[in-house]
Amino acid sequence: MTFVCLTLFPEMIMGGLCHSVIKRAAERGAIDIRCVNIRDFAGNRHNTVDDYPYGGGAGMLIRAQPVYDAYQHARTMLATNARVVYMTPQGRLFNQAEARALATEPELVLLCGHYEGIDERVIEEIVTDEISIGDYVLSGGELAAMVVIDAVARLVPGVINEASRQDESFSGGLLEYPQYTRPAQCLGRCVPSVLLSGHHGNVEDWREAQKRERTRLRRPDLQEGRKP
Ligand code: 6GU
Repeated sequence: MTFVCLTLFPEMIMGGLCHSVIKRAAERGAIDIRCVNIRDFAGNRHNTVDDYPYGGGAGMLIRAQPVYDAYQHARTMLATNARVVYMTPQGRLFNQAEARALATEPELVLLCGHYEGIDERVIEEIVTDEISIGDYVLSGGELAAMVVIDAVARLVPGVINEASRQDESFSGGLLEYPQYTRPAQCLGRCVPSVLLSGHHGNVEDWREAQKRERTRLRRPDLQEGRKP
C-alpha cells in the first residue's frame, strides 16, 4: 500500500514513521510512505505558501494553488484515483473500523494542514474524506497523518504477524488482557497463578474474563463484543 502525504513538514512524517514495525514493512516493500512538500509548489520567489484570510481574523491560511499543484504532482506518483484524506479536527472521528476500511485501499493521499487551515476551494476540489483523530486541537495535521498511517499500515497483509493482529485491543471490540513475562515474581508481585498452571483452557477463560472486566471498568462506552 502506498501513502503519499502532502505536507509542509515531510521530515516530521518520515522521521516519525521510520522506526520498528513500519520501517521494516517499508524496507520489505509491503508499504511505501512518501511525501510531497507543499512549499516546493509555492510558485513565488520567497517560497511562501500562506496568506491572510479574507474577512479578517487571526492567523494565516495555506493558499489553494500550492496545495493543488502538490496534489497534481502526487497524482503522477500514483497508479489509481486514490482517496484524498484531509486531516482536520472537523473530520469524522478516526477509529479501528475506519482504519480497517482505509487498509483496503491500494493508495491513499493524506493532506496535512497548518496555520489556521487551508483555503476551502482546494479542499472542495481534491478532498474525498475528512478525518479527525480525536476531540483536541493539534498544531498541524502531520501527527494525525502519522497516527492514521501507522494504524492503517499495520492492517496491511504482511506488515505484522497475523496472530498479533487478531488478538489485540479493539479488534474484537474489547480491551486487551494484561500480560506478564519472566521472572514469575517482580516488584513484590506475582504473575497470576493461572498463567503458570499450563492449563490452556483456563488461561483462555481467564484472559477472556479480564478483557470483559477491563472493558466494563475502563471503557463502558465500548459495547461488549461490538467492533468499534
Ligand atoms: Cl486530523 N488535525 C489537527 N490539526 N488537529 C486535530 C486533528 C487533526 N485531529 C484532532 N485534532
